[in-house]
Amino acid sequence: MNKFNVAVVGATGAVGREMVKILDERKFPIKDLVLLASERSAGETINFRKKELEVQELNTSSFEDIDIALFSAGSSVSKKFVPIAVKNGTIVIDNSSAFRMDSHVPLIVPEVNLGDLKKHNGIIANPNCSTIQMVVALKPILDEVGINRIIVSTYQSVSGTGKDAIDELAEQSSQILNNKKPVRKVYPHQIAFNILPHIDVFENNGYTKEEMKLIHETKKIFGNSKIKITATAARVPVFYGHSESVYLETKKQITIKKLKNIYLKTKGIKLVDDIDNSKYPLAIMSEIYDDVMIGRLRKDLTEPNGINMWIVANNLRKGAALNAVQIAELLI
Ligand code: NAP
Ligand code: 3JM
Repeated sequence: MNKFNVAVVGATGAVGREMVKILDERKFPIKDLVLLASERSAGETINFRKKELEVQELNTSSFEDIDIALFSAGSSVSKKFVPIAVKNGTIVIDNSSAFRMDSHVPLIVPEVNLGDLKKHNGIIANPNCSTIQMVVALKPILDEVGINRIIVSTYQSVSGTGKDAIDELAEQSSQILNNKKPVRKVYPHQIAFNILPHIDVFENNGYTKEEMKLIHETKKIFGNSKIKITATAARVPVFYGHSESVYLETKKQITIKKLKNIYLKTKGIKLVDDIDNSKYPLAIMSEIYDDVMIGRLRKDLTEPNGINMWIVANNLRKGAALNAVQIAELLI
């Protein structure tokens, strides 16, 4: 089997570290793995396949021998370095929002729109974490009965913001429990014991950029600009796992029983829906399962074509690193 030179850009971050782990777990055929980050962490080491690999500072010659680069160092790093990598012949899977809405860049969730992958010109974009889990959960419904409208509210964990936010929740929780004043650095307000209805920056229409990513990316992945979507994104004091409450209106009616049967047969989805035994998807379960978990499935009480559900997934794995590695596997 061919082996590839792979680079992880942002290897020391919350997503990057998960990428390195997943490349190992899934036995990706790697010749050399190059770990790249900023000058801040150059020289640090990360364990990969029983070897300590030294992190290198990202620069314009980082991609000279690289076949595939997985980027997760933020959108400004991607805007600057992805074109350099592509010019070099490297295929890039970009986790940032920098190129997601570019019409020449496929935005891929393998379970949903694998067919778009072949249109790539060197860059493949990985969607936002909240988009990925929602489209995986809704694709079987879209295929079976069509969807007219989606109303989604997210409950997103702090790991979605990165390593500094994980530290901030831990530190603030400890400060508050020890009667100290919580120190705030990453978020505009205290996150411990709180909920912030604010993720990424506000846009002129009153929505946040995170909410608009969910709206635009879902339409692009489903190849359907007509679906009506509205979103509210909130940050909750949870370390790992994003949860979503989704209300949707289908084109044709479908029974919950039929939908459950479809979900039971769908790869990548785990149905966790046994209310008599208090079983439903929990954020902490996403630390164990890679599947997108669905529960609390019920018919809406007011709208015959309305369905409500609760969706949970690991934002660092299926929401980012795992989806990116799955794309890389399909490419090779
Ligand atoms: P993080 O924990 O803060 O890590 C950021 C990483 O980027 C670190 O490795 C950091 O290196 C590196 N970095 C920052 N500035 C850099 C620069 N100028 N040059 C080279 N490397 C630089 O953040 P994260 O949660 O891993 O997220 C990273 C990015 O991935 C996000 O900004 C976002 O664009 C993307 N993301 C995507 C998804 C998704 O696809 N669904 C989900 C979450 C995040 P140092 O250690 O040197 O600082
Ligand atoms: C998730 O400006 C930035 O670099 C924001 C970074 C970021 C993004 C993004 O926009 O790329 C942090 C967390 C995302 C994302 O997945 O959209």
